[in-house]
Amino acid sequence: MKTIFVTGGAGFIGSNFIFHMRSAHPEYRIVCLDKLTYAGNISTLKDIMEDENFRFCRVDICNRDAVNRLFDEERPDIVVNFAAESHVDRSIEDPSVFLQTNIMGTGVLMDACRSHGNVRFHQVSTDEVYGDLPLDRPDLFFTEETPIHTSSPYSSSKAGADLLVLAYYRTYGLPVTISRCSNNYGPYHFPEKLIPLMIINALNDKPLPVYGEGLNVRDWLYVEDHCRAIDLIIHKGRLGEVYNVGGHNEMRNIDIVKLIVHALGKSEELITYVTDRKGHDLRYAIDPAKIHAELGWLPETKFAYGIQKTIQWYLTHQDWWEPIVSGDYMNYYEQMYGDRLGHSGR
Ligand code: NAD
Ligand code: TDX
Repeated sequence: MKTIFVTGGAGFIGSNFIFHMRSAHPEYRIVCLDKLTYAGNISTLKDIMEDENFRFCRVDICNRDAVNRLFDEERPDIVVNFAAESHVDRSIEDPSVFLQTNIMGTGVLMDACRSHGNVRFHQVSTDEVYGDLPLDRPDLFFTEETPIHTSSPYSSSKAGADLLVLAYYRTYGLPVTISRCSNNYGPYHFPEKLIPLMIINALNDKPLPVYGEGLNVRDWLYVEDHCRAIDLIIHKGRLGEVYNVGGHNEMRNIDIVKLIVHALGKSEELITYVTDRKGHDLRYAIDPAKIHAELGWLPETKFAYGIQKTIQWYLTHQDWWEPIVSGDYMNYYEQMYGDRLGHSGR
């Protein structure tokens, strides 16, 4: 049996990846390392918590001693690093924790990989490291050769981590890969991000804050398609390579918000235009030709279907997001697992 470390597995994409791995590769032992910041929600993992081939450890990836202890105990074969501060707006308010977790934390994990027999390491990065594309050049896309050119403290911290990962490959021969994906959507998406925020606010008849004129374009991918891409890369990807992941599904923010409003039978009067994000990237658009040609990856979920499925998920999982909106979820870990798990896992 192989052991995979999934960092940030109590967050949006990491938890979906754990569920994906559990069903696609039941032969793996999965160890989730998560600090449980405001964005981590242990209740997301409740159905897998008692599984004997799953272990949850509340660990900060910046804590070198705790990370090394866990490597000593579990001897992982693969590490997939989702752990990050991920919200652009928060990075504009206070960049420091982004530098700490996203860059330093990645370095700590890779050092542990090196000192434990050159463990295979995959870095989950983002298309935001390429900066943005103009709105009037629909012919332009991000390829893996597009220069790094970041706009926000968040994207800069992710780019810094990417460069460190490639440096560990070249300098130390650490077996690494990097994926750079476009915007994800789907279940367990934290409600500070556009799609879940708009769904939940609309359900509660609250204003829907659209930045600027809502004309910025994002390239949306259903989260399970991203998880399948990472699964392919960690098993078949070429070491030292970057793979872009995206489904050619560009949408303007305002069109997404209107779609959600109509799907929920609400009024467009809820839409409220607010001051734009500082340094707001105009357009992201991924060229996924490399991962398609090399690994045969293609997105499976069409946006028209995926967004309805996502809206339906939020309608039927109020028990997941209501404690987040009220803040109660922050106490859930201590209530449910405090005695059983402690702070370093079971
Ligand atoms: P998220 O904010 O939902 O989850 C992040 C998780 O990391 C949380 O569970 C949090 O508790 C954990 N975490 C944060 N700091 C930690 C630390 N110091 N130690 C251990 N755990 C820590 O993020 P997400 O949207 O699931 O994104 C996951 C990864 O994918 C990130 O690296 C992000 O940059 C990348 N990414 C996200 C998107 C997207 O659309 N959401 C797109 C491309 C890439
Ligand atoms: O209230 C809002 N109103 C609004 O107009 C919010 C939260 C967002 N927006 C706009 C800003 C963006 O143009 O919607 C777009 C999407 O915003 P976010 O959901 O914050 O995502 P984005 O900034 O595009 O970044 C996301 O995709 C790339 C993830 O948060 C990153 O972690 C990932 O790397």
